Amino acid sequence: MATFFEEESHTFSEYLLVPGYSSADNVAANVSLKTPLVRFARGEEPQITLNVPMVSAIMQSVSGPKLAVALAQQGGLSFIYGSQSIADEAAMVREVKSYKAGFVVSDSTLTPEMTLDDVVELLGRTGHSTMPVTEDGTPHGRLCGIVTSRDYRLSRDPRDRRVREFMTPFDKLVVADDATSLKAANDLIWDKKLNALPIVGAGRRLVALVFRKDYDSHKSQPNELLDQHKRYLVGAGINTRDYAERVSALVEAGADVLCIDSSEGYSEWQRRTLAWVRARYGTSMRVGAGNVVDAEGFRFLADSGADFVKVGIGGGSICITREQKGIGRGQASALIDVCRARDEYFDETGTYVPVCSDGGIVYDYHMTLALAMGADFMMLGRYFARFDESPTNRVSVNGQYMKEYWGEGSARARNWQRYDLGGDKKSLSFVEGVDSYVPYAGPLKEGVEGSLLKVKSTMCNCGALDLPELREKAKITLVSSTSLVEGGAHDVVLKDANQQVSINFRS
Ligand code: RVP
Repeated sequence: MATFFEEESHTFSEYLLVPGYSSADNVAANVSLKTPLVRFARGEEPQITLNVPMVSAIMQSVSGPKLAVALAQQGGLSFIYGSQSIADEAAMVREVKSYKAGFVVSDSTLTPEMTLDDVVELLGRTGHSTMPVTEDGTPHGRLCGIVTSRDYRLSRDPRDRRVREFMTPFDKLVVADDATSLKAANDLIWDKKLNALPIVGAGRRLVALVFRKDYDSHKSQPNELLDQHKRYLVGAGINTRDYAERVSALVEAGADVLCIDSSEGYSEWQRRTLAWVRARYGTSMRVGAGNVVDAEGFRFLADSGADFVKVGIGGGSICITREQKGIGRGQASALIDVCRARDEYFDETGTYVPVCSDGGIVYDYHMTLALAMGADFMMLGRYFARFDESPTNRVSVNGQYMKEYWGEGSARARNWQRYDLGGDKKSLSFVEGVDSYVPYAGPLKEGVEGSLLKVKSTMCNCGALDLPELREKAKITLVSSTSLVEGGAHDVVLKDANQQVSINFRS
């Protein structure tokens, strides 16, 4: 006979935290959000610790190099998406590992033969008003000039005017060579009264830009997540098919940690992949696995050597797996069950295998709930897709800026490795994800700081100064559907009908 779970499965919105005693020490500034990323033995330190409990989803529309750098600067970690060629994924990892603070790789695609129309389109898409012009329109092509908003007047200039006619040409630019330090670049910016300084390599190849406006922002990043060579940490997604080639390329590119990216992790294919990585790299390369939604799945992956286990099937904002296949479980119930299994496993074996809650975080308070329920860290897709640094276009929809966000199981991503169980035959014949927009939310730094301030302040309400203390002290209650209504603004007429919407889109 089938196994029946006794209880219904619940999700985050059905729970609330009941405050505990807060002492005078319970202030946000005293709260630490440090958390282990990979397995460790009792009494030992984990090989990798996150400074904030956030990782970005292994998705085309979320985790590119720019987002990886921005998130590592805040203390979290990105997993570069694996649904691309091995060479392209390794190049993205390399880009993060070779990132130099303050040196910005442009996302301009202008050539001298393009028009003012193209400039306007690029400005709308990226929001960046300083645009380098290269011979072939690539970020590292031969530099021909720079366009800024001072070079054209939209009310006067014809839209088909060529970029070469109004850009500041190379011979009028102040540039610096690629051996220039950040300090020297900033001195030059101040001495010559520049807004941006192009850094140029051999053959006039554009390397990066240094901006005056960034001067303050790269001075202090108290939480940044660095390796021993002061480079940002970065993870990468792998699959259960081409791991022999992919893992080697990613290790060589400098990836700090890997994660098997699959919608369903309780499989022989994951065990084989984990065993291969362990046999080849020992503990010098750490690899997470998933996704699972119950204790049995957790134990299987922990026994198979996973360095962390990801929880969640069907709860992602763009995910339609539950509708298509009827598999999954309410995210909160799955998380609670798996975290209990993690603690039992630790008691029995002395090995702690961190748990990642993946998908379904909508409000900032869902983060606090996930952490209180036991998650060591969270993986977020929709949340990060909204920021400037995600690798997708910003578009205007009905007068509001949006960012594109599509699922790995959508027809657009075509990531069939994630949805097939394994083996060498492709069998995906239906989609499990959608293509969508999410409201644009500005720079990642501001968004993450705002969300984590709320998390910290709720932790203070629970009397907790770190995540283990939160887990120990949290009092969590299920709420009825009627009290859910009570939780929002109710029985009043809002002066601005958009207020509620903007609160909803905060996180
Ligand atoms: P969310 O943060 O709710 O947007 O969810 C992101 C998660 O959704 C991912 O980390 C992944 O586990 C899952 N996902 C990604 N693509 C799809 C899909 O197309 N079904 N689901």
